[in-house]
Amino acid sequence: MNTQLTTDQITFYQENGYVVLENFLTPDELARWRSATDEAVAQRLASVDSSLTNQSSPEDYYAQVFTQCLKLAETHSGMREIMFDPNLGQLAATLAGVDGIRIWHDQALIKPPYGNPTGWHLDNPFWSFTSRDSISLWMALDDATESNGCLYYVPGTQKTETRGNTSIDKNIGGLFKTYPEWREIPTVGCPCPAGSAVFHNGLTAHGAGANMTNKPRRAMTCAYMPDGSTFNGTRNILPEAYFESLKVGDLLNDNTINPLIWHA
Ligand SMILES: O=C(O)CCC(=O)C(=O)O
Ligand SMILES: [Fe+2]
Repeated sequence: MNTQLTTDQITFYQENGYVVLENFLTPDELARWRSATDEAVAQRLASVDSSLTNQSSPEDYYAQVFTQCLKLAETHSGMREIMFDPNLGQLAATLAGVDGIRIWHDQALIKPPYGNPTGWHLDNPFWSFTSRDSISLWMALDDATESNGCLYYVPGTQKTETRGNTSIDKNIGGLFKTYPEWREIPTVGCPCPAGSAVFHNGLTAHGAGANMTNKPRRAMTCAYMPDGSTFNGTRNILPEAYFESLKVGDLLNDNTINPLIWHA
């Protein structure tokens, strides 16, 4: 894993709200990420509890955007080892400019052959904490291309986001009704080879194209919460009993739910 960041990469991330680190994993590491993801996803889809997948009605439009499997580190030990790596935490924290980082949730996002596009959206407004410094890792497990659904960004929007927005519209441009001023900014596609790591701020507008190919576009992702973040009243993926125990403003510092993977 090439976790050495250049000053230019950090500056690019802070200006644009995303950065692509090409060929981040070695071939052996990529093989390990792929097999852990494939196995953990297969186990999850076969399990009776479908609350952490979006595949209860597989023919629905959103089920055909991607197969989404959340919190695989909780059920797969190989995935836990991958996700709890402090080097990944340090990298995310360095880009985000924070001194400690917790896992919000990991998730596999497998865009199926002929899969629907991922509508433009923001991530952080969906979550149970509000931060200008949340960050996600999106690891390409297949070459991500403009044909199979690579990511696209509206650069710099993490700085001008002020109105939230918690929908992913079926019309992929729905976000721009809330942020008409962002229509002026050219979008940037991020094709990258398998084993590349893409990071984005949870307030950077992003989406992905349709998969026009006959092969899946696999990605393994992890959303991170800066240490010290507090509860904002939204449940999102918090377990019910924990959610019921929280008051707005409480620190989200339970290490079983949001593991602290790195601190300065
Ligand atoms: O993989 C995709 O299509 C979308 C990814 C995304 O929205 C994310 O990682 O936050
Ligand atoms: Fe997203």
